[in-house]
Parts: sequence; structure tokens; C-alpha cells
Amino acid sequence: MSGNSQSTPRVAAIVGPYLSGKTSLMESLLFVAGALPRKGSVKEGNTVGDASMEAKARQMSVEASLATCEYQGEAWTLIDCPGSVEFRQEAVHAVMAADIAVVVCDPDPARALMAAPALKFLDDHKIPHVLFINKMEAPGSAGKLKDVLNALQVVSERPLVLVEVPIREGDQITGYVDLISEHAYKYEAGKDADLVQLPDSVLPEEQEARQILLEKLADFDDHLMEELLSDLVPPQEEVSEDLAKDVREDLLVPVYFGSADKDSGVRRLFQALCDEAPRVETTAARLGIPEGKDTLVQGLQDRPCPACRQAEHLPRVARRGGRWQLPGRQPR
Ligand SMILES: Nc1nc2c(ncn2[C@@H]2O[C@H](COP(=O)(O)OP(=O)(O)OP(=O)(O)O)[C@@H](O)[C@H]2O)c(=O)[nH]1
Ligand SMILES: [Mg+2]
Repeated sequence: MSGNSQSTPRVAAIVGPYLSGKTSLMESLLFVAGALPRKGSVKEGNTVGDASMEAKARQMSVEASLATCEYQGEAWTLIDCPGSVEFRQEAVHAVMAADIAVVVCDPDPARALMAAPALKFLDDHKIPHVLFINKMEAPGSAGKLKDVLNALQVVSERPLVLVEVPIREGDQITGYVDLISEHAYKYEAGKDADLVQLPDSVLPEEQEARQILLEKLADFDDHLMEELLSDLVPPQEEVSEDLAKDVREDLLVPVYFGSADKDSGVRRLFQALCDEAPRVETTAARLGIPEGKDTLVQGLQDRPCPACRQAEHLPRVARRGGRWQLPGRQPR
């Protein structure tokens, strides 16, 4: 590994409440990235995460699981963290080393609130994060989206902001409108979502949610604020760059949704990670690692990857500092 930002994988830690679907989401992310020939399921006990005998026996994650893949030409290390409070320390170590955290929540507002400790930890440590509301294929979930956001906003210091709105047929979600591009997409099983015409029925919700997104972004960008006050439509590039900058600086938290079971919304989430996650230099600065020429290796685990059955996978090698340092532990 050369240790520069181009060849150093970025690291996303998948965290959140017990049973919200983190292991299933990592499986889906690996699957849409083409890293798995066949997608496993938690029910069948054949996922990349939860590969240990103990995890299978207890039917829950008991330790952090690492996997690597590439998406859109970008290298990634994903860390599936256990949600149970018994194993909280595993998630703490993972998010401290990660460039970004994905907080996975349930679409039920009461259950989603169990994400409060994770959100507080990420806020307190200024760790960039995005929210993924999972299990949205369940009938009626789209109607609860605003309630989930309102409930979580109470426990999140950072503003939570929807970056997409659902397209519904009856009580099912069939696609989404991207609030940055204002393009509408229909979910397609096993492939990229199809670009479709934005349905008239979604337009009022789309315009309201986009206005909220733009106003939240303008809170951190005077130029965008001036455009909004002058009733100018900001260019798409400006909006997406503003969003990425605000996520990297942990000023706000974008909210995505979908279903790990059905792989819906998962490609959009992965694209967002590619667009918005900081690179290793930014994370090194966040961790207070001094700039230098020597090599610093951050390692979480070093063991065969269950996905590809090959040798060890370190999250990254960065050119900083000059000595081994594990986040949360003493340098040695
Ligand atoms: N309906 C539905 N069920 C899901 C989805 N994702 C996960 N599940 C189910 O939720 C349960 C928990 O899934 P996991 O992926 O193990 O959840 P987890 O967050 O990794 O659990 P812990 O690591 O033990 O906290 C399983 O029964 C999954 O089948 C989804 O998108 N839709
Ligand atoms: Mg799990």
C-alpha cells in the first residue's frame, strides 16, 4: 500500500441500535458493490458479518466485522458493528477510526430513538455521520418518515436533513426523488434504480423538502443564502458540494432510507458515502495526528476476510505521525 489518499480505502463504520439491520446493510452494500457473488441473509446465517460461531449461535452481532470492496472506483473498508450494549466498545473503537459512520435506524419512531446514544457519541466526538432509515419496504413506513426524523432531531445536536423523498404506490415505497438533482428513480430489483418522470403527486412534498434542505445548507454558506434570498435556483454542483463539505465538517447529518433486505436505496447510500465521506487526511486531523512524513498504521482487526477468504485486511495505512497508534488507546 502506498499510503496516499488515492490508494487508502476510506472506512465506514455501520452502527446503530440492536437489530436495526446493520449486518444486513453491510451485506447489501457488499452485494451492490459486486464484492459478493451471492447475497447472504441474517436468517440463513450466511452473511459476511456475524460469521463467528458465537454470532451465529446468538443470532446477533457480537464483534465488529470488517470487509473491503470497491464502489464506483473508490476503495472502501466497511465495519459492521454490534448494536447490543454489551458490545458497545466494539462500535466505539470502530467509529473512532472511521472516516464516516452510517447510523442505521428502524422506521418506527419509538425504536429509532434507540439510536440516541450512538448519535450523542458521534456528535460529542465530531465524527461525520449519515443516517440510513432501514426496513422501509414494510407497508406504511413512508408515512412514518417525518415522525422518525422529528423524534431523532430531539436527540441529535446536528440538524438532520432529508436528501431524498419517497415515491409511493399505496402504502409501499417504489422509488425516490433525489433532492439535489431533483431526479426521480424507481427501485429495480437487482440493479440500479430506473430514472423516471417525477410524479405530480410527489411534487409538493419534494419542493417542501428541497426548500428545507437548501435552507439548512444555507445556514453554513453565505453565498447559497444570498441566492435563496434573491430567489435564484442554485446550481446542482453547488448544492452537492455544500452538502459534502457540511458532512465532512460534521455540521449536519443527511438522511437516506431504503431496505437492506431488498437492496433498495443502498446504491444511493453508497454513492453518498463516496461523495460525502472525508478522506484519510481529514480524519487524521480530526484524531489530532500530527502531520509528518513517516507512516502511521491504524488497525482494528487483522484476520481473514469472510467475504473473499483472503489474507488480512487493515482499514488503512496513512502517512502521518510515525508510530503505531490505535484510536482510543495509548500509542506504542
Ligand atoms: N423487513 C426488513 N427486515 C430487515 C431488514 N434488514 C434487516 N432486517 C431484519 O432485522 C433483523 C436484524 O437484522 P441484522 O442485520 O442482524 O441487524 P443488526 O443491526 O446487525 O443486529 P445486531 O448487530 O445484533 O444489533 C433480521 O431479522 C433481519 O432479517 C430490512 O431491510 N427489512
Ligand atoms: Mg449485526
